[in-house]
Amino acid sequence: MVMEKTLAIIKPDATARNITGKILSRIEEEGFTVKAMKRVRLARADAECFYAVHRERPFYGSLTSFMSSGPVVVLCLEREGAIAKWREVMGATNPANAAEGTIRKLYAVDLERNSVHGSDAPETAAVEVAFFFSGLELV
Ligand code: FUP
Repeated sequence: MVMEKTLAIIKPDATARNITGKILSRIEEEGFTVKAMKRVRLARADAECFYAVHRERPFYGSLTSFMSSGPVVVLCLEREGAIAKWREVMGATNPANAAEGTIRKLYAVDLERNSVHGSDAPETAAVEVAFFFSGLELV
C-alpha cells in the first residue's frame, strides 16, 4: 500500500462534548501519524469555501452554519492507505448506517452532527490539507 495523507476534522459537536482526546487516541491506535494539528474556529465563509462542492445541495446552509458554530480540530494524518482507512474508522456518513465500533457509530449525534470529517480521494485530500496547512506545518 502507498503512504498517503488525508485531512481529518473533529467537528464542533465533538469538541463541545470534550471527546477530542478519545478521537485522537483512536487515530493513534489505528496507526496514523499526526503530521499537523490545530484547533480553530471557522468563519462561516471558511466553512462555505471548504464545502463549496456541496453548495447546490439543500443541506449546505445548515452544514456550513454547524461547521462554524464552534471550534474544530483539524489534522493531517499519514499512513499506508490513509484515505480509505480513515473513512473506514469514521464509518458511514449517517451514523444510523455506521458499522459497530466506528467513530460515527460511537459518537455521532445525527447525519449533520457526525463528529468527524475525512477526505474522499487523493486529489481532494491534497486540496483539503493545503486549505488548512502550509508545507512547513507538516512535520
Ligand atoms: P462524508 O464524506 O462522509 O463526510 O460525507 P459527504 O461529503 O457526502 O457530506 C459532507 C457532510 O455533509 C457530512 F459529513 C454531513 C453533511 N450532510 C448532511 O448534513 N446532510 C446530507 O444529506 C448529507 C451530508
